[in-house]
Amino acid sequence: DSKRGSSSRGERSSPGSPPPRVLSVRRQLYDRDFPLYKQPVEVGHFSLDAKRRFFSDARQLRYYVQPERCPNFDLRDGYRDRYVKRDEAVKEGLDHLLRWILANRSKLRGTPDQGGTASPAFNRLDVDFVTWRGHLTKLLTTPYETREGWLLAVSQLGGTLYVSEVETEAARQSRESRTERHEEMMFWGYRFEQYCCADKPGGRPAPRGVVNTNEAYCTVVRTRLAGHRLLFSGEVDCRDESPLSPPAPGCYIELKTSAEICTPKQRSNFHRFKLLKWWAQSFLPAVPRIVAGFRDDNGVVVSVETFHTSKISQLIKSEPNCWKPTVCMNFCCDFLSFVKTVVAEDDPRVVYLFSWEPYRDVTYSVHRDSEYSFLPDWYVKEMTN
Ligand code: 0WD
Ligand code: CA
Repeated sequence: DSKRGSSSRGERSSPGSPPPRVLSVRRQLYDRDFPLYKQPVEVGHFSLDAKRRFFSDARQLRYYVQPERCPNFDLRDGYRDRYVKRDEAVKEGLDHLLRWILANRSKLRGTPDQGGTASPAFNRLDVDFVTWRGHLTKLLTTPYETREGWLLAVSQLGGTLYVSEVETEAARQSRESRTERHEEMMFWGYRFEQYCCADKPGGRPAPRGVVNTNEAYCTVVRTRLAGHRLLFSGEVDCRDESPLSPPAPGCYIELKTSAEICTPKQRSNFHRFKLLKWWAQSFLPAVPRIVAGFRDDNGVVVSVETFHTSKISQLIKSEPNCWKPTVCMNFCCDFLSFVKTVVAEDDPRVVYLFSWEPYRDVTYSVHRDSEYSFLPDWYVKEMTN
């Protein structure tokens, strides 16, 4: 039954029984024991330079320089004259990650304890899913999301399921109608990074430099969520350079900005909504620390606080009706099982488009040779010869 992928996929429905058509997002269904989530291991990294060119190395990795507790950083500085913004209309799909996979295929062959099949062909990856970390973050937060839906395209190639986001119509409209204020506030996060990072170990930040959002350093990690072997990549802001810091991903630091908290209502919203997103994003690749710059309405950082990813779920427990990590992880796990039961064809020209809107079930549709196909010919060719 090789066409249907490896037999280790217990979730696969037999040809006789039709797969379920929808997946519920109701929180109660996912409030059970925390699923197995293996310690994520960094298997590689890559960089995108100022022109968005791919390099299979760490040239864009930056080094954390701890700011003062009340640094008074001006995040507005440089928005007009020292900002090069990535073209968001260019949809890159999984391309950079696929490039990394081709350059590092030898690292992705099966070992027995990773649940690899007995004798994988050379060009089969011993993972079930390949995706961006950001797509998994969206899945983790789905049971609590009330505003934005998502579209995830899935294609199967050589037994591996590739998951790539498709911009929703609503997301495209809000992207194209952002206010000038919103555009500027998007810059603030990158400007904060510039105040806290040096390009070289032992270096100093260059707050007079240019912010270029084409530049990125991404880690590639592998892990397992219950029966799902995952390979994903996520952008990493910087690392702790001290010799005492653990190896990657334990040395990585996520940088964030957020509005300063002045009222109990603001604190509650921060716990219920923002910390959920921050936790989900950093928990997935096991990034242990999040350094937050709290800024006022004029974009001045008035305080800096470190959050330990592993302590966030404790921090929010006093909040009534708050989110639960176990609901997030179990939903993600069940969604991946759902994908495995739905995806039947091993053909990069076939896309299973999973769709979700707040207060609805997850549904899907199937598209052959459509605008949704996303695995590039150069990748398919290399993986199938
Ligand atoms: O084209 C697309 N639809 C996407 C491309 C969607 C999501 C990601 N990407 C690519 C980009 O190449 C980017 O370099 O993935 C990379 C980042 O992937 P990720 O780590 O999986 O994404 P996520 O966790 O959502 O975001 C991490 C950081 C963000 O930092 P904050 O602190 O704001 O969460 O990556 C940046 C952003 O700085 N980022 C992006 N950079 C370029 N293009 C994008 C994007 N679309 N989304 C987030
Ligand atoms: Ca960040």
